[in-house]
Amino acid sequence: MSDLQQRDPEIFHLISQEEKRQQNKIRLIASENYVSTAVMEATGSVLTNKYSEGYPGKRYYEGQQYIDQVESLAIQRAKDLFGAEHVNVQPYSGSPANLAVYLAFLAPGDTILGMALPHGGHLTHGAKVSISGKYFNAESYSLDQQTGRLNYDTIRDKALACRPKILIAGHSAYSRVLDFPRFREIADACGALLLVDMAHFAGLVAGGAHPSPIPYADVVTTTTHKSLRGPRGAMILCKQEYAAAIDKAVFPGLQGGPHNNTTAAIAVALKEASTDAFKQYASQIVKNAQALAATLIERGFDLVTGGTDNHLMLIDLTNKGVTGKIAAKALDAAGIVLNYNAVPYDTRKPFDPSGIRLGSAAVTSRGFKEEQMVQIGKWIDAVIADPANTALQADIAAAVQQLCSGFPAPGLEYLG
Ligand code: DSN
Repeated sequence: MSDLQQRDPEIFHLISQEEKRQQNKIRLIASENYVSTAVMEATGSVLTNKYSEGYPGKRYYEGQQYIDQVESLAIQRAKDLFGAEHVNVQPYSGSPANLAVYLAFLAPGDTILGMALPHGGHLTHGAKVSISGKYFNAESYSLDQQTGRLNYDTIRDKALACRPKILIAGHSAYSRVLDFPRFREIADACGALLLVDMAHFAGLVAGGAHPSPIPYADVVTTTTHKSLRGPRGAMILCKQEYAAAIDKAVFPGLQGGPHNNTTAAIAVALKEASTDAFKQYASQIVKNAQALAATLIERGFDLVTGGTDNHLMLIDLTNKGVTGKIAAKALDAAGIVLNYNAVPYDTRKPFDPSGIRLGSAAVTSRGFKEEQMVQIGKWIDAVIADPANTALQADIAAAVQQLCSGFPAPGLEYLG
């Protein structure tokens, strides 16, 4: 019996149940993944016991002999992997990372310009319900209504009209590659700093399956737990000239002590992401997303932008006569987990929108290839064609579990 099982059987039981859920279901939430056992070991290590406000070589507490080395290794690995001049590995997650960038360069009321939340942007890119939209004058750009794609001429016009101090590129639900040279040109034309939030596709950048924003952006933020396959954390990568402003904004501007166990796990994930195996992983993520997209398009699904270049796709279910929420709940009952999502120009409310979002990073980590993605597409089609059919959902859930048993998930191999 483990110590946790003895001391807190309720939490032990819930964690065990979650382990089984992650092993037995097909996880298509585009922002999720499976970390390796090594990343999990670092996350659950004694480093959680240590305070270390400050940065390597300049701390406010003693006893940093090993913590400084851990953080320095994480920073060096991130610099090497992404070719960045300066890296801060302390932000607790993506939202604080973006806020730290705003704190470094903006005063309250300054203008920022980012992708509108209902069009695939992130809350912290200026959504009115977020601090980024309350404390700053947040302007947004939208997707083209005909193509579902970014229209760079329109973004340029908007940027020249509102003259943001920061232009933000990046998304949570856009299935196409971003044109970083074009964003750079627009930022230069309006005198803005260019911030790229690569949280969703950082793993693809690391593995060479997506262009890198590093040569073009002044500052890049990323979470570490999505396609990058690390622990729940974040990093800020920037040009050397912004290093002091960024570091000061993270600490003491926004945060106290960094989570050293997370920093160590980020270092481990970055080492894993610098291997040839990770390059193959990144390229397989895109192949898998494209195989799933093709299967769904063949069956009449309306994919925003008509397909995908990355790990995710957004589907407008209006032509199927099913709402995103009904579809997501029916699919969950069938063992296929994803999230309902607004689509561009959605006429429905965000809590009950018209679409669903799917991603391939987690299933690719467990070894799924195109063949399994085609099968998943067929199951999704069957469930959405008859979302009230609970018998069908139960049959598919059993088949899903059977399929998953042949692909043990990283970190959960012992469950088989
Ligand atoms: N909530 C994340 C996502 O699902 O995309 C973004 O932070």
